[in-house]
Amino acid sequence: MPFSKDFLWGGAVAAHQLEGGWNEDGKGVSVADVMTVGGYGKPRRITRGVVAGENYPNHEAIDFYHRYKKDVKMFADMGFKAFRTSIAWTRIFPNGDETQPNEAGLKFYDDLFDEMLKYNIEPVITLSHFEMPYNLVVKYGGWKNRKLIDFFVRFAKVCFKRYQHKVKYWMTFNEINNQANIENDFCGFTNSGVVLRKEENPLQVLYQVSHYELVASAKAVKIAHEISPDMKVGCMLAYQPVYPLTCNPDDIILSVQEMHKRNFYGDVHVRGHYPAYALAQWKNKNIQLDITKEDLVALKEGTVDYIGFSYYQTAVVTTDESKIKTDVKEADEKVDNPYLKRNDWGWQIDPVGLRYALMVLSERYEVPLMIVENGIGLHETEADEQSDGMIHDDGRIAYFQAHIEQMKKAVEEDGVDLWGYMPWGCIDLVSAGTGEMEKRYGFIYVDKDNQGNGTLNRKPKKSFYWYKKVIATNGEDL
Ligand code: P53
Repeated sequence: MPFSKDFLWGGAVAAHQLEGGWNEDGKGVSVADVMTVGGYGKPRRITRGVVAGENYPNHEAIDFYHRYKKDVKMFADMGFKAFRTSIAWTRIFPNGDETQPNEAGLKFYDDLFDEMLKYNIEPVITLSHFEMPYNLVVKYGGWKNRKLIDFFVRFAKVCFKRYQHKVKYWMTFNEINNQANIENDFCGFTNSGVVLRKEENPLQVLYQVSHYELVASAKAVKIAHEISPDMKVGCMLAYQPVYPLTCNPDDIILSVQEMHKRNFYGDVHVRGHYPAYALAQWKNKNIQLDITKEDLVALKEGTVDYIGFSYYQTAVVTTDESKIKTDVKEADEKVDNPYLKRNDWGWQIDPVGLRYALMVLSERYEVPLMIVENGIGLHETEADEQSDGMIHDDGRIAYFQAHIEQMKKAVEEDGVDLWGYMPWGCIDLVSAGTGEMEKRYGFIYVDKDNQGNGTLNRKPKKSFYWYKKVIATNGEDL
């Protein structure tokens, strides 16, 4: 049996993608609240504040804020041992720069965690998952401003203190490395509230905001350990391995350089100092950063306890220009892997890549790992229901079977220390990238479409019963 009896089988979501209640009980406006609905190839727009008449899918999302008790019960029915969600920063500090937290917001998460613990579901909590207070963007320029470190640390400290007896597993910033994709405005905005001015150098801004976040994260880790040594604090990386298309040595070097962009964050979070390739790049590109001696000490003192990561797909790079698609915007869609297929949103499906990710992360860092997102977005409607009243999402089941198979190999044959597996969007929710409801990941169907119509009723899909069996047999029966 590859998995220990306390392996954390569960599911994952993020506050802004399912809660709704965007302006209830004192909640402030977050960056997610000013993003419109988009679609595949149609970016979400970022508006100046909340504008009347726009469709903001996160405002209501799937109304988890009012329905969480029934939803948590369904997770318990599936046998979840863990549930990953995030705390909306704006429920606790509506504007981000207050000195006192909002009690109504704190109370909501107390109730939610109690509900989970009632069923022995372990909360796995991200502090900032694409949802910083919009006020911090308008007033301070987001993470371009050093003041954000103190605002975040205050928020983190309040959460650690308040929930120390309920939450053992924490992560600081969701997919902190997503913003390395500087070609896409969405990434800088959702990660760090960055709106680039024309005269700004995108790389300079990227590394400055990343530095402030890495320092803030390290300070939070240290504080958590002081409050309670039982709390484990991890980082959270979007881990998308980049393969060389061929064994041409130039392709190999290019793939390693591409991986630097992704590894940069984990390297600092885990090792507590900047890697040599980053220092060289800053020097060569004349990037000057505000980094103090105290910051460097903080980075050293606040290394993470584990790595949480998302895994969806792999990408390919090559120096052979004839193989690079020029009409495609997304970097990870420019070169096709001839061995793999893509889903309707162009995401390349690669189960073996999950084993590869586990091997590489485990060898590079030698810390425990937790898969806190994995899954496939599919188009499904109630019209797909079979006579048994269920959507037969066989494509999703096949995706998970193949991925869990590889995860087993990584644990059994490669000796990877893996704490848990939490598939993304265990209940249908709003897509982060496109804002669609119809990019569905769930074991549970939610009746709502991209325009916001629907009853919001919940219904198990076929995969619900399949995953329940997987958990009940601790991954033996796939
Ligand atoms: P969606 C890519 C693009 C945007 C967000 O994504 C992403 C990724 C994957 O690396 O991040 C995570 O909803 C994220 C979740 C998100 C999930 O992937 O665009 O942590 O918030 O929903 C899936 O299909």
